[in-house]
Amino acid sequence: MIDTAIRTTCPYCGVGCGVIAERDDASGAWAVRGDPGHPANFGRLCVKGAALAETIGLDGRLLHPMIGGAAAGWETALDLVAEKFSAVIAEHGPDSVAFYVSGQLLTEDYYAANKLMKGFIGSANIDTNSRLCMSSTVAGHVRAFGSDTVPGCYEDLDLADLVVLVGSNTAWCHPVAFQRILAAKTRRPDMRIVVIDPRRTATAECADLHLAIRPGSDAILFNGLLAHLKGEETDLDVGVPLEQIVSFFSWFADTEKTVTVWSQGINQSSSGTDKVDAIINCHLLTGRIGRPGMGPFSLTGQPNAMGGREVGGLANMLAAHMGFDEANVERVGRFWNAPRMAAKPGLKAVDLFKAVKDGRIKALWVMATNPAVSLPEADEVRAAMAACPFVVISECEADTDSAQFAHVRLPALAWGEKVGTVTNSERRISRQRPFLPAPGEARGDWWIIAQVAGRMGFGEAFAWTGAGEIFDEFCRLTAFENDGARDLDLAGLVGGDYESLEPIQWPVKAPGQGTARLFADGRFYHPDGRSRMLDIEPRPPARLPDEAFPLILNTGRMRDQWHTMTRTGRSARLAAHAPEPLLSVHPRDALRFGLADGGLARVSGRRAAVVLRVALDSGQRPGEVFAPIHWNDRTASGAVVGSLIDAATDPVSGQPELKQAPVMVAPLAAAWHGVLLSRNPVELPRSLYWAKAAGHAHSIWRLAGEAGEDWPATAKQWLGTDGEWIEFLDPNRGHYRGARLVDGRLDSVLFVFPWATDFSPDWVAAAFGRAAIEGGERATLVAGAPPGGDRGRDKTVCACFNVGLATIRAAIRDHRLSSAAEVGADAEGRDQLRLVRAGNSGDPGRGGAEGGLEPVTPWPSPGATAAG
Ligand SMILES: Nc1nc2c(c(=O)[nH]1)N[C@H]1C(S)=C(S)[C@@H](COP(=O)(O)OP(=O)(O)OC[C@H]3O[C@@H](n4cnc5c(=O)[nH]c(N)nc54)[C@H](O)[C@@H]3O)O[C@H]1N2
Ligand SMILES: Nc1nc2c(c(=O)[nH]1)N[C@H]1C(S)=C(S)[C@@H](COP(=O)(O)OP(=O)(O)OC[C@H]3O[C@@H](n4cnc5c(=O)[nH]c(N)nc54)[C@H](O)[C@@H]3O)O[C@H]1N2
Ligand code: SF4
Ligand SMILES: [Mo]
Repeated sequence: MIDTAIRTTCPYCGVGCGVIAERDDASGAWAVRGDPGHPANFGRLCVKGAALAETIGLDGRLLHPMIGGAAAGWETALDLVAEKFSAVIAEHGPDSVAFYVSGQLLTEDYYAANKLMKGFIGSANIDTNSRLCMSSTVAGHVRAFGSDTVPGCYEDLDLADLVVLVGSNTAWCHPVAFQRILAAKTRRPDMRIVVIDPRRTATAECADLHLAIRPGSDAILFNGLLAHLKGEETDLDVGVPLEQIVSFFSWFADTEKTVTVWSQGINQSSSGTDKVDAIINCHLLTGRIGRPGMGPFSLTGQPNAMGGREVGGLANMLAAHMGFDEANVERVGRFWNAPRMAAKPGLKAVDLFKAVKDGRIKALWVMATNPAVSLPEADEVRAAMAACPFVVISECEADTDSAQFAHVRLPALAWGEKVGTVTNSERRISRQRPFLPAPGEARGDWWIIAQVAGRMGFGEAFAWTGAGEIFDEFCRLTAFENDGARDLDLAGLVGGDYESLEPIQWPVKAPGQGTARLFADGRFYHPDGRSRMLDIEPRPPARLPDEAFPLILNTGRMRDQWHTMTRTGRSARLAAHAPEPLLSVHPRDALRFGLADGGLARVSGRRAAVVLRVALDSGQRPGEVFAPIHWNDRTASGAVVGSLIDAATDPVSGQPELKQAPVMVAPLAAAWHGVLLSRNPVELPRSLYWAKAAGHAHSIWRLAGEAGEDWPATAKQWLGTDGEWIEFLDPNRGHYRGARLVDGRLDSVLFVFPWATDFSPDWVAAAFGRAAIEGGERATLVAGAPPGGDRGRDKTVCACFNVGLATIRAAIRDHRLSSAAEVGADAEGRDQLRLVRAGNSGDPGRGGAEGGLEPVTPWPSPGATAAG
C-alpha cells in the first residue's frame, strides 16, 4: 500500500523529468516512477531516473560538519568558515577569496551564494562547473541574441521535420528527449534525423544520416551550410564524403521546420562560442527561430545548469541575466541593499584554480562539484587545492577526490531531502520536494551559505527562513525595473504559492502564464532590438596530435553513470552496463599500437597517464579514441581523464577544450587478471590496476597486476586471515580461486586468471545475499562456473531488468524471434529490451525509454502542450 507520494524532479540531466517518489507502507521502502503529469517527460524515465531509489542510502554520506578529520558542531564549523573568509578579505581584499559552485545546486542555493559573493563580499570570484559545460552556449547566445535565451522548447522536437543533433549523444545523455524525437519519427517516418559526431554513437545509429566529421571541424561545416543557404561557394573539407554533406545541406535548405540541437561536442572547445554562433547563424539567416518546430536548441547538461545561469552563477554575469555595466551594478546593489558590489567580472573556473595555485586566492569554498576530477589538468587542480591555505567543501559525500583537500567539510542535504527549484533545458522551472528526513546534521546548501553570511556580518540580507523566501526574492529581482529590457522575468511568480508551484516556462510575466518560445516576433535583446549574425573564422583544436602523442582523445559520458559516480555508483544495476573505465579504440589503431580487445591500455598525455580497459569499436574514427569521464580515485586505480587534458580555453567563454586532447596509447602487459568480490572495503596496493563497481550486498573489483603473486598468501593479506577459507589453486596455469566465509556467511571471493576475461560470477554475487552458505554449496563458490550452467560469462545487456545476454540469446533461439521488439515482448511480457541501446529497438514511442514499467502518458499530440 502506498501511503505517501511526493512529486519532485530528477536530479540528473537537463531534460528535467518529473518523478513521483512513493513509499510502500508495509516495507517502508521508497520507489520512484515518472510523473505522467510533468510536461518534460509525461511519465517516462531513463534508466538513471528509474534507479533513483537505489541510490538514496546513507552509506558514505557526510553527516556531520568536519574540521580536518574530526567531527565538529555546526556552530564551531560555521564560525571557523566565517572567521577565515573575513580575515583573508580584511587582509588581502575581496578578490583573494572564491566560490566554485555547480549546476547541481538548486536555484535558491545558487542565488544565496551569488548574492553573498557579488553583493556582500564584493568580488565576482564565483564561478561554476557550468563553465565546463554550457558557457560557450551562454556566450554564443549573448552575442547573437543580446541575452542568454533558449528560444524553443521540447515540443519543437515533436513538430520538426528535420532534427540535427550536433556533438550530442542524446540517446545516452538526454534519453527522454531522445525518446521524444524517436516517437515523432515513428509517427511521421518522413521526419529526418541527422547526427554530427566523430563517433558512431547510440544516437548516430538511429540517424538517417551520420556525419562522422573530423573532431573540431563543426564551424567549417556550419559556415559551409551558411554559404550554401546564401547560394555562395564554400570550402567543404570536413573529412566526410561530399555526398553526405550535399544531403545534409539540401535537407537543411529545404526543410523549414528544422531544430538544431547541440551539446558538449560543440561547447567544450577552444572555439566553442564561435561554433555555437556558426549554428545560430544558419537559423537566423533562414528566420527559423522561435516558431513551432524550429530553432537552435542547446540541451543543458546538469539539472540546474539553467537555474545557475539565471541567478548569475557564472563569474562574468552579475545576477538575473544582468551584466556588469554600471547601471545594472547600481540596480542590483539597490535591490540587495548591498554594501559592497562587485563591479567587474571575476575569474572563470580554469583561471580561478590557477589563481588558487599561485596563491592569489587564499580561501576557496567548493559546493556540489568535484573539481579534482572534472577540471582539465586535474593534477594541477589537486596541487592548487593542496596548497590553498583554507578550503571548504559543501558535500553530500564524506569521501571524494576533492574532499580530501578540505580543511572544513560541511554536510549538505541531498536529492530527496532538499527543498528548491531547478530549470531545465526548455526554461521550465520545477520544484524539487523532499520526501526523506534530513540525515545526521546535514543542512540545505542555502542554509549553510546564509549562516556563514550572518556570521560575516550580513545577517539581515540573508535572514530567510525557507527556500520559498529566496525564490520569491529571486523572482522579484528578475522583475525589478525590467520593463521588457531583460528576457528573464518572473513577475508572475512573485508572491505565488511555492509549495504547489507547477512546472512553468519563463518568462512568466503574469501568474500562470509561461512562455513556450521567444523571438518569433523578431525582437531580440541587443539595444537595437535586433539579432546579430557573427562572422566566424573556424579554428582547429588548440592541441593537435604529433609524433609523441599521435591520437586524439575524446571524452564524455556513459549511459548509466553520472559524472564522478557519487550517486549512480551506488547502484549495482547501473554498474552492470560498464563496470570498468573503457577506452574505445578503432580496430586499426588497436593493431597499430598493439592493443587487444579486453586488454589494458596505458593512455598518456603530456602531464599524466591513466590505465583503461580496451574496447574495440569500429564506430571510432581511426586516429581517435574515446574515454568516459566517470571514474576517479575512489572507483579506479588511475582513470582520471582530466589529468591528460591541457586547460586550453575558449577566449570568449573560458570553456576548456575537453573533447580533443593528443595522447599516446600502449598495451599494459599484465601477468594476471582478477575479479574480487567483498562485503567490506578492501585496501589494494597502488601498483595494481583496479576498478570498483557496486554489487548488491558487496562491491566488485576488476584487477590486474604486472608482477606475479603468491596467491594464497596475497589473498589473505588483502582480505584477512581469519574466518574459513576455501581455495583452489592451479599454479601451472595461473588460476587461483579463494572464498572467505565469516560465521558461515560469505565475506569475500577472489578469482585470478592468467588472461584478461570479462568473467562475472553471478552465482557467487547472489551468495552474498544469503545469511549462510551450506556445506555442499561451498565448493561452488570457487568453481569456474555456476552449478549446471554457463551463466558466468553472461554479460548484462538490459540494465533495467538485469536481463543477461545468454538469457536473451536463449529466448531468440527457443522462440525464433526476429526483431528486438519481439524479443522485448517475449521477455516476461514486458518491454524489457526496448532501448537496449536507447532507441534501436522496435517501437520507441511506446513504453519507457529505459525502464518504464509503469504505463506512461503518450507524448502530447503536436500543438497540445501549453507553455504553462
Ligand atoms: N548518462 C549521463 N547523462 C548525462 C550526464 C552524465 O554524466 N551521464 N551528464 C549530463 C551533463 S552535465 C551534460 S553536460 C550532458 C552532456 O551530453 P553530451 O554532450 O551529449 O555528452 P558527451 O558524451 O559529453 O559528448 C557528446 C558527444 O560529443 C562528441 N564530440 C566530440 N568531439 C566532437 C566534435 O568535434 N564535433 C562534434 N560534432 N561532436 C563531438 C562526442 O563524440 C560525444 O558523443 O549530459 C548530461 N547527461
Ligand atoms: N574530460 C572531461 N571533463 C569534463 C567533462 C567532459 O565531457 N570531459 N564534462 C564537464 C561537465 S559538462 C560537467 S557538468 C562536469 C561535472 O563534474 P562535477 O560537477 O565535478 O561532477 P559531479 O560528480 O556531478 O560532482 C558533484 C558533486 O556534488 C555532490 N553533490 C550532489 N548533490 C549535492 C548537493 O545538493 N549539495 C552539495 N553541496 N553537494 C552535492 C556530489 O556528491 C558530487 O561530489 O564535468 C566536466 N568535466
Ligand atoms: S532523462 Fe533520465 S536523467 Fe534526464 S531528467 Fe529524465 S530521468 Fe533524469
Ligand atoms: Mo555538464
